[in-house]
Amino acid sequence: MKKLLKVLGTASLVTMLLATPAFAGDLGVRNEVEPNNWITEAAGFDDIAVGKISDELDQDFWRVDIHKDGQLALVLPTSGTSNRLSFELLNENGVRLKQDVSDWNNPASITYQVKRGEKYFVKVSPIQLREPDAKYTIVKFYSFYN
Ligand SMILES: [Ca+2]
Repeated sequence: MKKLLKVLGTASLVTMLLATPAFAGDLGVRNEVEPNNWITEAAGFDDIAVGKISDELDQDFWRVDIHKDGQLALVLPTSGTSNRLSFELLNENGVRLKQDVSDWNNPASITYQVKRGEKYFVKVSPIQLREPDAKYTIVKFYSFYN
């Protein structure tokens, strides 16, 4: 899994996958709809979420509903920009469970043991925003125990 995350932790691979019509057709890609600045406004997504941080006060929340026990893995690939983005996993009450940072060189990735029926939120927020409105991508994987 770690190796997979490392391989997938590149913007170029994700960009390539999204540019491949056959592959992108099989993936659930969800584009953000503002407002999404609070957990109450968070939209769910299947495999890939695409959003952008438009200014230093912008933050984006996404919802993750868990349907089976297993391990959830979330990756925010390298941005390909000089932005530094905070990537957080929150529980259903909005309490932070894990955090990582994505920038030009480093993808952010979070793994977490999850159980059926749980709900989580993913928060993306700017640490350093030099390129407002640059797109980011979140990729979601599960490995289930069954
Ligand atoms: Ca937002």
